[in-house]
Amino acid sequence: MKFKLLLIYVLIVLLCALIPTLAASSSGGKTKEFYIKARQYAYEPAKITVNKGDKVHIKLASLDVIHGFFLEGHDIDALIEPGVQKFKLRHPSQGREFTDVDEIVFTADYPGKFRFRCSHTCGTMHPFMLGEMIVNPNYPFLAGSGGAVGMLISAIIAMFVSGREDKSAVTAKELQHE
Ligand SMILES: [Cu+2]
Repeated sequence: MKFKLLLIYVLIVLLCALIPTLAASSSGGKTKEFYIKARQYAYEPAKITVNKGDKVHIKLASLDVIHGFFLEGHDIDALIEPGVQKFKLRHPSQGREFTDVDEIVFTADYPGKFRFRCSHTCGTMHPFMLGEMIVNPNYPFLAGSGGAVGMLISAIIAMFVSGREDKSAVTAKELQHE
């Protein structure tokens, strides 16, 4: 009986850990939009956070002089002019030419921390104009919470089953006495 209980327990925990994984792979991430303003010598916001698989949209604007926006590990380099709604974008691996765009769009494929920095000399503190994008691996968290839910459900079932066993044991004893 104890082995059977353990088996049920393990099965439920596994099942609950599996459900979010399947859900995450089928949903394919969310759309995350950011509007980053550049000025001497910072980005606002300086930190953006997304989950792996999210589709990231970034709009850029400059509040003073011409700034750049180079995003590490994503082949993205932009040139942001003040007073203009569009900005210029290039993919360094594909050439030096810039194209006018309204936004940068890409999918966050790799979890990790990616820095972005100004790639156009904008003044004395230019080298310190930095920011970062955090890409969280969404799977371990969901699997963890799924497993926790599974453990809770199993614990409740185990309590319920053992409670019944106790009662039947008592009844058997009582019957022996009679
Ligand atoms: Cu700058």
